Amino acid sequence: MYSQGLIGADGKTDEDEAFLAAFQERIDAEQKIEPNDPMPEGYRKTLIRQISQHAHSEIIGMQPEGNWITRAPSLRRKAALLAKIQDEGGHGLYLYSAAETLGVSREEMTEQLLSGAAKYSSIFNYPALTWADIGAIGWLVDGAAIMNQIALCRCSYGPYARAMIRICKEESFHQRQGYEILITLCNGSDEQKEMAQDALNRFWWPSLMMFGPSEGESVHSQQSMLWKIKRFSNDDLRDKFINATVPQAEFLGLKVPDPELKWDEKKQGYDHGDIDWDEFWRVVKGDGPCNRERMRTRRKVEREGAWVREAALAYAEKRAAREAAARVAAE
Ligand code: BYC
Repeated sequence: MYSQGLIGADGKTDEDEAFLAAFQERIDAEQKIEPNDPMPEGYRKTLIRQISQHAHSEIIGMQPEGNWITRAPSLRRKAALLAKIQDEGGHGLYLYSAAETLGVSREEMTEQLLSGAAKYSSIFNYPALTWADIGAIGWLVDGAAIMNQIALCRCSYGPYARAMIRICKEESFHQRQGYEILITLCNGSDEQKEMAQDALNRFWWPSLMMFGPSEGESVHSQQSMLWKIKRFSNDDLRDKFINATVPQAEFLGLKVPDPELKWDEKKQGYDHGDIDWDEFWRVVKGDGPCNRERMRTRRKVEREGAWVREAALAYAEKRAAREAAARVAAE
């Protein structure tokens, strides 16, 4: 990507420096970067890492909810849950397509997921034990996802930003369906309300962890913010999420499981207790409650779906050959 010129102490040539400065100017002027535009290798790699991990999260994220399709309490709930999970599969596909515009293939990304080289969101390594967990996933997990993703609609890379606009619209339907499940449970019997409280107790802290490590530990944030891939720090988005979500918990009559949570009048936001970062890193590194099960299921699905991919490819090749022959015959 860089051209040759005088090499400085940092290993970059004058022309490299000029290229990086011109690229940064485009970013600062809020111009969208498109697939065929020249871009620094680090920018391309950061996007491939983030977009592919985002896609993997959507695909793995179908599993905890998928386990509840056959146990949804009514036909209406089942139809809404099915539609939500199907949307998540769709989000994974838009995101894989956005990453492919950066020169990585779908097969490579899948391989990275299956080998454990690529991450997916920590949250999906927690089990969905009760029906209230399906409500909590919609309310908290999709709520956290929206808070993070609204900012990504303004990402400097065009295909990612555009994919996020549609994804965010669908995520807000998901968040509503989750919250509505919890409204129903919280207005139901004592046992149902207890079930909702238990789901909040188990999903609150893992949802806060979704935003990623705090300032000093977030290795990519500074550069990603300079390149306007990320618009806010992990901590800022986490705070915004807490401020938006605590009143929603109060409306449900549920208690957020953080004894240190308190409103700070001066900053017009909540202070919260410490996040258990040891737990976060344990889960990210593969030792959460469901990591092994999630990967086992994903590998099985990949194996069992191989014949479908082969058949689709064979059909596409045959059709392309037939169309090419018809074009030749018509000439
Ligand atoms: N889980 O330097 P940092 C959904 C990793 S799906 C696992 O701050 P960055 C939904 C991070 O990757 C929601 N790993 O990184 C689907 C990095 O490791 P690598 C998914 C995490 O990228 C179904 C290291 O920690 N959303 O909505 O600047 C049902 C250092 O972190 C996590 C997205 O993916 C984590 N929570 O910031 C319902 C949004 N956090 O890569 C809902 C797009 C951090 O160097 N992604 N790590 O090996 C992002 O916005 C950013 O990638 C993050 C992290 C904020 C997540």
